[in-house]
Amino acid sequence: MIRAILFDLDGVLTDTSEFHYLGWKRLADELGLPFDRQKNEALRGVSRRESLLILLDGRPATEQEMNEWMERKNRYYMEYVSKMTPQNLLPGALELLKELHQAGYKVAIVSSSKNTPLVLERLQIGEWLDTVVDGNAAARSKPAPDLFLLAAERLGVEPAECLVIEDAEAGIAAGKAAGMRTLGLGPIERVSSADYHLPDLNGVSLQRLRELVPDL
Ligand code: G16
Ligand code: MG
Repeated sequence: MIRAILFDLDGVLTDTSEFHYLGWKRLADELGLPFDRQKNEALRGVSRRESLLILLDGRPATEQEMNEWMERKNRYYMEYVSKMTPQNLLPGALELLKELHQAGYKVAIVSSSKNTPLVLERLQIGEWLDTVVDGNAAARSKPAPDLFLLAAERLGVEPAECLVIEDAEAGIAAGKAAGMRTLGLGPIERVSSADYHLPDLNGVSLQRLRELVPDL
């Protein structure tokens, strides 16, 4: 029986994945590194440091340089986030959060992002959430299961009672490694190993989820 729904943030509830791309693109251009939307696919859902390592693609860098570059990308990213409003919630997201909350499900955000508190402040969805686990909460980020397991523990539910909703393969892998069921959103090639699949949350009601996921 599913008792908790664990939502990824970037790419599931809001469109910040585009802001991450633009931030990395700006840094890559400044450093003369090749980077485009296709390469960006590998950065979805993984941590800031892992993203930089993928971007560098073996190019040597000191710890100090890496820290400076991560901070610089994060400044660019925060410029976009500071302009966000609740209008940046993706279609269907708010309606589904409310419906799940009102139906008595536990609802959590589980994100790799260390900027999660800032993004949630802009989106103003705190009243519909039971807990938030972000990239500040555990040493190992997605695709490790740690963030999802911590969310289940905080909610007082078993992993098998959780449904993970994710837009990235790293997040689906993390949910599966945690022993949870997974719903992938977006192009199938991004979430091919998910148990269930939908294009996005637009028009997705609790009833629609129940048609898709047994025991919900
Ligand atoms: C998000 C994004 C990733 C980003 C990561 C870390 O994860 O999808 O692209 O690299 O957060 O973000 P930050 O630099 O803000 O700590 P999720 O799990 O919300 O999809
Ligand atoms: Mg995501």
